[in-house]
Amino acid sequence: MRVLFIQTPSMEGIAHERVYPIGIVILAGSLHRKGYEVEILDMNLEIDPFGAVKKKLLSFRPDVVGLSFRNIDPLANKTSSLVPPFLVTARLVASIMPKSWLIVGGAGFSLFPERLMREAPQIHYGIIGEAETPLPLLLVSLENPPPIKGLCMRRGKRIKIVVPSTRLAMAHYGRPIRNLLNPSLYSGNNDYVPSIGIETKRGCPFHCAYCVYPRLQGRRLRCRSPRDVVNEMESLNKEYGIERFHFTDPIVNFPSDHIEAICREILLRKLKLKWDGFMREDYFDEKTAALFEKAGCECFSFSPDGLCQESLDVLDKRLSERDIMKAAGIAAMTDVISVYHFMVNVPGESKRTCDKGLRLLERVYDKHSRKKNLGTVVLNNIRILPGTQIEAVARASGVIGPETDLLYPTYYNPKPFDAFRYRLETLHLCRNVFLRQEVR
Ligand code: B12
Repeated sequence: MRVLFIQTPSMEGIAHERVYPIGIVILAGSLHRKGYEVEILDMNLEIDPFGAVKKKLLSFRPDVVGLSFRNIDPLANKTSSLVPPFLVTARLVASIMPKSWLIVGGAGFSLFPERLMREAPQIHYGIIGEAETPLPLLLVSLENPPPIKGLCMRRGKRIKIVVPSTRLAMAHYGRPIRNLLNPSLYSGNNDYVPSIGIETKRGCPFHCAYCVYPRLQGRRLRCRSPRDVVNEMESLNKEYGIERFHFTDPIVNFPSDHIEAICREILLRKLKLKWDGFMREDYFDEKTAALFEKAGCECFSFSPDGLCQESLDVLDKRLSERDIMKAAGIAAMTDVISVYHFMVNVPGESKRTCDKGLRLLERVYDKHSRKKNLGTVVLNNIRILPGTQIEAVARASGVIGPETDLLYPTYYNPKPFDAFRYRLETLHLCRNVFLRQEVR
């Protein structure tokens, strides 16, 4: 059986930062090991993405097409949507290969499964969440599948959904077979983020009010063996010359002993690799920061999100302003770049919280001013996603109503602080410019 995986457009254009589509490479690898004939097309690499789909369909003539829909929209306060190119891809596949089965998955699909199945009647099946176990089960039962974990199927006009799996044991993690999609195609393009992702674990036990990670991967932490993680990095380095990696975990420095073991393994093998990932401030201390730096960490990505204690509490971050400043102080003493992500105009924003937020941002800049090691500060409004605490707050307070279509970009940004972001951005840009130009 021939299976073609297609990564549908994840960003607005070819020039954007590229992300190697690790999800479909893992799935293609597991099917390849079972004897399926598999190919992969990433539309994000193509100047003419729809033309490339047509060409690949006609040359490979797949029995099954698996569409991976990763990003619903580009976030970052943008109002453009990636739903239209996804829907058009589904239509194109169905019209060129009307006899092929069309199956959909990916993070974007998993957030709006029923809605997307209705928008695209061409889709035969969807799989919510991780698909290593469900997909092979579906492929051997396409005519009449049993209730496979995460399966979305049509029953007349209804869409039937089976509860997804968040249980894949990492001892059975099927490493992506990278030669199914050459990682070198992703080299030399990105300025900010390493294009090659490595999973060290799945799952997130935290409760951040806006976040869908626990829904996508479950709350239970499932860690890969540190040796297996480093084996993967080492072989990518040897085979493809890859030197920079992004750890895709929701939080890379929790549990601490796991990432520490990975670092020690990197050091033991004397690998000269660079990596980054998202870190929580309350698990970040002098000792781990020094170990991370020694083991090749090139960027501490922090996402404290709240700019003051009230905001941290409303976002259910379970962090304090003190945690943020302490971590900033430690990070600022290293030679590693730090990046901070904050959310602006969160529920409960007031003149007082805005002032506190401006002051906190100043203090973060102050910490980094000596070594000039602050990469950037990212300031966003919250994208309201279904099933989150923020959705409930937004509904209860009338920020969104029954008619609001969350499938398309919807941000939590009510008046009167809807322009607060620009004040913060002015401060951020000003401090950045003055820091780099060495003007006081
Ligand atoms: C790591 C990560 C990043 C890293 C990627 C670095 C790298 N080199 O890989 C960085 C920080 C760069 C990043 C950037 C962005 N990201 Co991001 N990212 C993630 C994160 C945390 C993990 C993704 C991952 O690799 N998972 C591991 C792989 C193995 O899982 P997977 O791809 O989901 O695949 C599994 C299943 O989905 C399924 N599956 C996948 N495809 C298919 C296809 C079929 C047919 C089937 C059956 C199943 C299936 O099976 C796979 C194996 O189990 C997710 C959140 C999450 N926990 O999922 C957000 C997430 C995917 N990102 C998201 C977004 C929006 C973005 C950005 C647009 C944000 C921005 N403005 O910068 C950019 C887009 C970048 C791009 N070019 O695509 C959103 C997408 C949903 C949404 N809200 O639209 C998520 C869910 C986070 C969120 N905020 O909600 N991201």
